[in-house]
Amino acid sequence: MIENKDKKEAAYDEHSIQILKGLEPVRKRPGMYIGSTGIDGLHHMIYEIVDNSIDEAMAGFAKHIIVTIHKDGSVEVEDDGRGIPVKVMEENKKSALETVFTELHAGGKFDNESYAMSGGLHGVGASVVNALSSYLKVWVKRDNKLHFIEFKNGGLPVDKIKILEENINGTGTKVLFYPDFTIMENLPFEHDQISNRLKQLAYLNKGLKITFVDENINSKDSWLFNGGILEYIDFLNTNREPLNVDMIYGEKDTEDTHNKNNINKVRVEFAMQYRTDYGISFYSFCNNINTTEGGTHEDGFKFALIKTFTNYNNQHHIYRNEKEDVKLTKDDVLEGLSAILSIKDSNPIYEGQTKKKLGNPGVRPIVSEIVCEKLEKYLLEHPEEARRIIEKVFTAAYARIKGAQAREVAKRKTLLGNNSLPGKLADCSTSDATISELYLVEGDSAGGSAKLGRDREYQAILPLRGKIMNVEKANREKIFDNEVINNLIVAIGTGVAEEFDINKLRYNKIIIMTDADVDGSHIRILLLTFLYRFMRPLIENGHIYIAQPPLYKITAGKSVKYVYTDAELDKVKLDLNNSHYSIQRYKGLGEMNPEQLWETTMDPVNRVMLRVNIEDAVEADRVFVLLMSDDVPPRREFIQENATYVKNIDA
Ligand code: 0RA
Repeated sequence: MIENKDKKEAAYDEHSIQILKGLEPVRKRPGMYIGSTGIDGLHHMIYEIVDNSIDEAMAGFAKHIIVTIHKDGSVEVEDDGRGIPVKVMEENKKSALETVFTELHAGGKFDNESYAMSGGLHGVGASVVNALSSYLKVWVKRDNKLHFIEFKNGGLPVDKIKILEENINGTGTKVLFYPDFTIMENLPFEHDQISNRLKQLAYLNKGLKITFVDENINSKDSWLFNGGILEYIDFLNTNREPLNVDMIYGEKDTEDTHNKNNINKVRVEFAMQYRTDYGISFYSFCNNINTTEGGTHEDGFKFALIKTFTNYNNQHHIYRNEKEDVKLTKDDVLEGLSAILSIKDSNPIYEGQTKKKLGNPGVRPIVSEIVCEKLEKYLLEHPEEARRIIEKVFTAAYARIKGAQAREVAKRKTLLGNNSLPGKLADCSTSDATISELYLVEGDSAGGSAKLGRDREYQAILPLRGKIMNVEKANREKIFDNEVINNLIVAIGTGVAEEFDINKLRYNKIIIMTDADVDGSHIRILLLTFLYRFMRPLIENGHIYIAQPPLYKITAGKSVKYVYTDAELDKVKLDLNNSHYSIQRYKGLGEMNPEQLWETTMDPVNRVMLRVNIEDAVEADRVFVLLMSDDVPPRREFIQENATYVKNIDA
């Protein structure tokens, strides 16, 4: 491979070959370094470079980061930090700049004073991105000079570091790269995903300005949040009613001395606000990465809430219950809470399947101490808010106890019948949960057609009648007293919340089938909200689908065609041009007979389904809140926004 290259383009001396060898593992196994070669991997390349600039911001130097997607598909990341060091280093006789971009595990470790601990690969990202780029250029402003270096074909230096200009002002670093599409899939960057992440980084790093320019759509957005995570909570709580207007907030810089040989710097920051509704919006981060599986920082936080509220109530006797011994659990103190817990750690240990769980044991007491201290102080200084919050969390505990009792009763009631499954469920004959499907069907009449039209071997039908509860606006006692919800829980089989067990799932696909009108979409959203709050792994593991019934039936002579979108209708009309045809618009599932319903919506050979897929829990959460909100304008927006979380697979 090396022999075939043009020698004028790059000097293939021993030095270059060394670099190629050094970066070879990245090009051989890109997935190991950036997760995937698909769209997520491409985005990851941007984030790796951005992370280095974020480190420079966290160290207190960079104030502004500008990310630009150019029309030609290259990406530029510029910061106004100190500039990557350019001096030649003793160890390898190379400039520090070249070393950062050509040696694995070499990034960010020049400066022991800084945290150097932004997410991803602990600063090794620069060389990884270089290895996966067909070209990468770096400009560094330092010591009143503009320095430049350029790499090609996966990390090969085109030349030594050069000085382009002298007597210049300012400092900073600019990286421009073009992904190598012989390794990466050639896909367009997804504007919204990048934009959401950059905005999130701005929330998590108060005072840092981030600008995102996307030349493809001529857009330029800037975010700067001097309030940081306090403003993040305001954003999460748009259209929600706070229970305590003043937020609870704390921050602390300290050291984790759990491991005597390796003392870590730790910075803790948290903000929280309770709301009058019941949804949970609690997100934890370590080094700007959303730790979706929790870990020691989350444990410390939840423990602090339970302990502080319990102590406060013991002293102030706000909630009393003579009949039950009501003890708070983690679920109780999270109900109706919006909170951000963001820690920065110079040596994080990640655990779990997806490495999204923080393992450092020393972090637990550090977080719980600062949260206990600030929360206790807040309660003492805000007695009215304290009373409302204490009542809220203990009422949640009581409702949880009552809800569990209601579920027990519902279970036993159905067990008394000859079949432990709900009477409305038309189950399938197979007990093989890897092939079975459960259709949740709006209304009894469509339910009837679905029962007649289905393949009863593997398709089960559960007609949904009556109003489905809005679980954002009800406590657990009410939720689990609801018949529709109980039928759903029993049919699916996994149980809910703390009791959820994916091994008990009775169907591989759970398919929501509602009319394509406003009522239908409302029912769909209510169902999705319930599944999201109480059976989230079903969504995360891709078990939830939305059926797409056709909008039109077009008959031309003897041929019949079903059409699923208005755009498709226009196309079919064009195709049929002069021939004679008739169009029937389906107003609801009920208008189709069993055969039509099978053919158009349930037969795996023809059907179109959307798989519900949550890419970013924080954003999904916000979408659900918008959907459920009583305000009409945000509700309109959601239909478009929600589509981001739904991907067409069976088309
Ligand atoms: C270590 C030391 C110094 C700067 C940086 C890292 C640095 C790295 C990156 C990566 C992107 N932007 C960056 N900006 C700065 C400088 C130490 C000094 O000047 O004393």
